[in-house]
Amino acid sequence: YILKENYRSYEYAFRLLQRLERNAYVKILIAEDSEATRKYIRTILTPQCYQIIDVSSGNQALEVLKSQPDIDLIIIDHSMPGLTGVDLVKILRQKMYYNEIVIIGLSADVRGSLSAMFIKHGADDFLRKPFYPEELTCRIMSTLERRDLVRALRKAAQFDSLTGLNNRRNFYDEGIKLFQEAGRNKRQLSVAMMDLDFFKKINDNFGHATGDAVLVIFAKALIAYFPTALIGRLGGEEFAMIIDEPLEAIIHMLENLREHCAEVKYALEAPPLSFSAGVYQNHTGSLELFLQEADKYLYQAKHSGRGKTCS
Ligand code: GH3
Ligand code: MG
Ligand code: MG
Ligand code: MG
Ligand code: MG
Repeated sequence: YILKENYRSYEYAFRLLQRLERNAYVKILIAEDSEATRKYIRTILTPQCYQIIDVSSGNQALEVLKSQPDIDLIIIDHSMPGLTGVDLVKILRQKMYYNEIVIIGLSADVRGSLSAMFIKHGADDFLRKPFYPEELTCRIMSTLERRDLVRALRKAAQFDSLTGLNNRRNFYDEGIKLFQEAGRNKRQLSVAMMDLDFFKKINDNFGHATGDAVLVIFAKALIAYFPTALIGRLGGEEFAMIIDEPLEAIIHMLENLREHCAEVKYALEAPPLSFSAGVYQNHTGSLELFLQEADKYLYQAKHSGRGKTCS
């Protein structure tokens, strides 16, 4: 294939190989009732190394998506027996879990309104039949690139880049949902806030990089000890979690975590890593209130000797 492309340089060939390697992980579903068109698309995409599945109706497409939710992109013809292409787009975009699938509409219809319908209901792009092979591959590449960019931006906006924990914003967004759900189901939640003790000294004595490493170690330990909690880094060396467990169990696990932290060797001749925590549990109240109350207990822990939990 590369030879056929008449490559201009090794660099070009190398980039092409890289692209083909990436493509090999991309799953494309074709929903198109015309066998000739399905074959035509396969002929274009197979040398590009994409994984291809094709079906001849919208309902079959939905079946395939149910069993293979990791499909990246779907090419949808409009006129098909049963569901039309636009119907299928509507169904896909109504279901949250298909939000990230890339959709390219397809039709031989000469009315411009059809491409508008596709896009209005959530397709990412549209192609009118007949099309040149390059038109298809360019649109596939550009829509996938856009999806990857949106994914990366979303991740950067939601998660703390150092620890991978929810950042403050996402912790609040997800936390509010947990509180609403708990209110409906009459479940009693707890909020715990943890702050590392004398963390500034770790930075001062062992360097900022060691401080960073300690934050990562602590975040990982939190996840390991509280696998069911929503955990966030609120800022600096301050962490919070929302958890649906009995208060005694939470306090007990925080003690286990404390023992674990004390054993962590993060630097030569480093003092034991310690943290203070405040926990608040109640059957009513907003996330905001829970955080305020947990913070009061944290303050109490700090000012009564550190290395302890108040609740
Ligand atoms: P206390 O026991 O009262 O909590 O004392 P502390 O030293 O832990 O608290 P303080 O608020 O005085 O200092 C927190 C320090 O955390 C100051 C800041 O430079 C450092 N810090 C905040 N974010 C980061 C980070 O991402 N990486 C590193 N290495 N340090 C950070
Ligand atoms: Mg058709
Ligand atoms: Mg601190
Ligand atoms: Mg502070
Ligand atoms: Mg602090």
